Amino acid sequence: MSNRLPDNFLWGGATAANQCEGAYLEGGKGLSIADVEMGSQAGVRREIHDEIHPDSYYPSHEAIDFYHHYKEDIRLFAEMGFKCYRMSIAWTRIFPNGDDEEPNEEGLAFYDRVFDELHKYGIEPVVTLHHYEMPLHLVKKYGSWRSRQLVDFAVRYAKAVFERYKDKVKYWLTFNEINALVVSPRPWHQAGIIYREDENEADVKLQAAHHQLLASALTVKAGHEINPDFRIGCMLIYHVSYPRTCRPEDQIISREKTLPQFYFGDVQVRGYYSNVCRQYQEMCGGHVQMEPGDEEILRQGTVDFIGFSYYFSTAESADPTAEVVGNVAKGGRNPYLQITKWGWQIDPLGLRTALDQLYDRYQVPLFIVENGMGAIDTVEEDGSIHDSYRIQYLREHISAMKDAVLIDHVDLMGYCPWGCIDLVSAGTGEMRKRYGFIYVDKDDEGNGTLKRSRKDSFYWYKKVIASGGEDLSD
Ligand code: BGP
Repeated sequence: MSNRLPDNFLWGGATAANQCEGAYLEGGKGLSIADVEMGSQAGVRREIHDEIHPDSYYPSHEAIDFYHHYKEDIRLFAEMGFKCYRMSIAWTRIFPNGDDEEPNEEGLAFYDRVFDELHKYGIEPVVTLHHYEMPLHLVKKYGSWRSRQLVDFAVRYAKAVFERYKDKVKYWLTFNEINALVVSPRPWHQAGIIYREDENEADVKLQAAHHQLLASALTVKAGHEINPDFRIGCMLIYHVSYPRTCRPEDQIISREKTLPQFYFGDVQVRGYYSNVCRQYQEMCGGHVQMEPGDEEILRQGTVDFIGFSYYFSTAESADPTAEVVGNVAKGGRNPYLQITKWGWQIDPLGLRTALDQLYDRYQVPLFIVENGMGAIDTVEEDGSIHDSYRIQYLREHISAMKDAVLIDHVDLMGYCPWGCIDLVSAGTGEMRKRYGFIYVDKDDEGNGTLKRSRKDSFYWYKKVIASGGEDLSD
């Protein structure tokens, strides 16, 4: 049996605009929800402001300044042999307020330059439309995704970029980690929502989710009309949840933990609210207000593939147990697994299980668009960075991924480890929580030269890609 993944497998890496671009007010860009979020220490909630406080530090404002370094960064991706690069478009570069009538030409032109640069090296862009970024104006004026008007604004944005880039981008993702909206107690990143005391949280989250699901379906439909060759996917946080023991109650609990992800997967892939969705709505105690025609919209806008992030698994028990907490999801501690410095459980085989579960259930192609481990890197005196822990993490996950493809026959389009170049952490706003193959000289207070350098993992991943995943050795 071949130990190599197919030649058309999309090896690459992933980033998001608000975590890497910087230039937060350049080129006509409007303020986004990420631009009013401060940095913080691990485990502490990031403070969110209504507007910019001049004396506070906001990590997104400069981030790693990809806006001005994109040529250099893409050259490094090409050197590693990337076949694709997952990035996001900042909605606020295209429609600075979100409800503008016409798109901002300077913003559109910026992404033209980025896509042209990628194509120069034969790198396929994989573009997320909504990655933890939206116009702050839409939050202030309309209450964010609570309002159905957001659907129209989001579809206008999608159509503008689809028309503009129809010959430059083939692979699209609608909402990053759409299920974060219902899992997170404060879905600011995902949806610009902080629950108010006077509202029923469950109603708000399910209605906001319905609006995003409608926007996603209308986006998929519009995309296919603009270019039938587009491949448009959803994007879920996929979190594997094991029963902690063979006690039957643990199985029931562990299934319940999976409902939020299938809530979205079922609508976006199958095109309707399934039994799982009804069960989840009842568990939350919330209600979805549907309008005539909504069911038809959902049916017509099913996705071509499932993109997902995989970081960790949890072990669920009917008895109270110790918890592990990620940036969005949390769950029970598994005694068989190690955790990262940020407390995320490391489970390579869980990635194989995630692939199996998703493919067995949906039978559509899958795309791993995020995976990785945040770690602190040390720069040696000679400038080298020996990140053997990152190599080990990725080696084990790639090996599990290969087993899912080569043994379990999962249809997998590609693999994009998260933060292929160091960037700002979504959860904490830190820089020291690094994922990259490429080091960026910048610290948590915003100091540093922004100089890029290659870590050991850079050379390792280059070899992995060149061998089609066959050579995972040091
Ligand atoms: C996912 C997000 C990413 C990314 C990643 C790592 O949930 O889609 O934007 O940041 O997690 O998380 P963190 O940055 O909190 O370490």
